[in-house]
Amino acid sequence: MRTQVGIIGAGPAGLLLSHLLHLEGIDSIVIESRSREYVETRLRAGVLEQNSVDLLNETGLAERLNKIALPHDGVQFTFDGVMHRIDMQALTGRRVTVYAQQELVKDIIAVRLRDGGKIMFEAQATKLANLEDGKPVIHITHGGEEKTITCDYIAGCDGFHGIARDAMPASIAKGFDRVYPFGWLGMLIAAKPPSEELIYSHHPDGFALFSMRAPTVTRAYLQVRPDDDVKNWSVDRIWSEMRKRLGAHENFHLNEGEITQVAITPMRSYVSEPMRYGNLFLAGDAAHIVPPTGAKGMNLAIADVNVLAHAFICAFKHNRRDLLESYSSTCLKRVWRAEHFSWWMTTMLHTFYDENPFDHRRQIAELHTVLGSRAGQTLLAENYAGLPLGPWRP
Ligand code: FAS
Ligand code: PHB
Repeated sequence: MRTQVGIIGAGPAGLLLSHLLHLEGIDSIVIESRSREYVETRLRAGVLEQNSVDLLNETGLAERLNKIALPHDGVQFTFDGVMHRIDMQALTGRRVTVYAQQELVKDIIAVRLRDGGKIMFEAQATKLANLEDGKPVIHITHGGEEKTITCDYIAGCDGFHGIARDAMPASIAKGFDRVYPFGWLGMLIAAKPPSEELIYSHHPDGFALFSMRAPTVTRAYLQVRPDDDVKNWSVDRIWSEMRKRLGAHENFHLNEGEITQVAITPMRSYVSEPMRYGNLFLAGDAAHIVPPTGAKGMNLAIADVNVLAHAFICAFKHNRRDLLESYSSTCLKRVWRAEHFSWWMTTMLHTFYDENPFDHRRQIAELHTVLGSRAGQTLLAENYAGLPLGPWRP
């Protein structure tokens, strides 16, 4: 097979890139090892930055989003039994939107297939070749057969556990890593969330997050020890911990309902530099991981392909190579800002099991500093709502 851009991975990064290239008449093939049904039902992120929604609207991908997504002007924080609201809209003129990642994936797949896009599901990329010069080749296993895709460029959008990052020579790729001493016990609850906006809770017994997927569906997370097991969490224990960590508030109540999809996610920060090697370009989780506290994962993937699409379009249509050359450094500026914000939110809001009492008091003081001042709230709001994106095409 032959195409202009071979894209590995049908997550938000790979699918959006394929769509943006299509809008400018550039051909691509998306290779995805899982089934369509799997990627369209996999529970992941849920918060879109303003700029992500703007890009989806600008490129014709927001029809269903505009009907069912939940825009939020504000976000809530509670610590020491007091609720604090940050009005992002008032402070920055920007907001966030709650829309499940799998719904976005479903939307982009539908539009790609409507437009004749090529997505090969249950096709595993096994090896990459010719990355330095000439036409790079993706070796895949599909339908029990070995096949190859020759292209001009490869976009490695295959997530943290994909093959693309490992195709970079060890002498070139450098990893920056931090693993956090806790994880998140995530779950879906068939009940109205305690607030119409997200609630981030700092509590001595551990962090909690009350998010949602619909006005009647809560998406909640509890901080747990990194080696904990779902089996240790009975329904009663989950309810008592959530009630305790939310605290008693006049306007916010925990509504009970059936709990489903309980899973523990480890927490880490990771960046691989550079994000390009020859004709291989990494985007999204293939190049960087953030702890979900800052809700940046999916948005960084979207921001990367916004830059990558611009670079490919200028290369194919205007024979410009400058944006290909600067792709990695351009993305890494935003990636490290998001890494810092996600680390900051994580260290400010979680309880470190080995902390000494000084750290606890300092955390409370930091929460007062940030949430108690307009400057602090604005800094958090600007980063949470997301920094503006550049153009995705010339
Ligand atoms: P993705 O991982 O979404 O997509 C990569 C795709 O490549 C996958 O479909 C995979 O099957 C495919 N692939 C891998 N290897 C392949 C191969 N060799 N051949 C072919 N295909 C291959 N972010 C938040 O903000 N909030 C959250 O609550 C949150 N929860 C998360 C929970 C989990 C378990 C994980 C892993 C991530 C979570 N994230 C969350 C972060 C998440 O949203 C990611 O940032 C986002 O999925 C990144 O998108 P992509 O880079 O497109 O990678
Ligand atoms: C979610 O809704 O899944 C979500 C929201 C905010 C986060 C992380 C996850 O910081």
